[in-house]
Amino acid sequence: MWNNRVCIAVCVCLSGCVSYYTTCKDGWLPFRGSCYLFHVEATTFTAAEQYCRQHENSHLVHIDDAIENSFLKDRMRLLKDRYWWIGLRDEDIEGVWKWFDNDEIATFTDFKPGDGGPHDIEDCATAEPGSDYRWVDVDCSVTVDVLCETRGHEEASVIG
Ligand SMILES: [Ca+2]
Ligand SMILES: [Ca+2]
Repeated sequence: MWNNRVCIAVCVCLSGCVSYYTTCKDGWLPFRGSCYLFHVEATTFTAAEQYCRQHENSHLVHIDDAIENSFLKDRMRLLKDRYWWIGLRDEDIEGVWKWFDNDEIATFTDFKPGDGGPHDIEDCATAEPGSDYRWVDVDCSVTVDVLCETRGHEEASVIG
């Protein structure tokens, strides 16, 4: 009983007293536990995923939520007028978008209105500059720039 109480106190302190930050290799951008590489080179979806695998064993970006999406869009705006592959495909079932790295069905998406539906020759997704980087479905063999994500190195720092 006493041990349980001690554990609770320690856990509360851990979440309150320690902050975590992410470190990445040179050229990679850290954010919330991940590292991102914006690689400017006109590349097909498959070649883009291969490029990521060869660099830090990363994968095409997997965007989990609005916070990650918004962070990435800020960066895309700075890099101006480029399309970026994201690791999302609907190759198995039309209109059912799955993340390429773990085959999970996407719960958060940011498709431009009219995109992301059942278009059977457009099975890959890119962020589109003309719609402020909302997502559009395109033919996987078109060539756009590459956005890779890998797990960052987490460091803890104790506050106070
Ligand atoms: Ca992610
Ligand atoms: Ca499709």
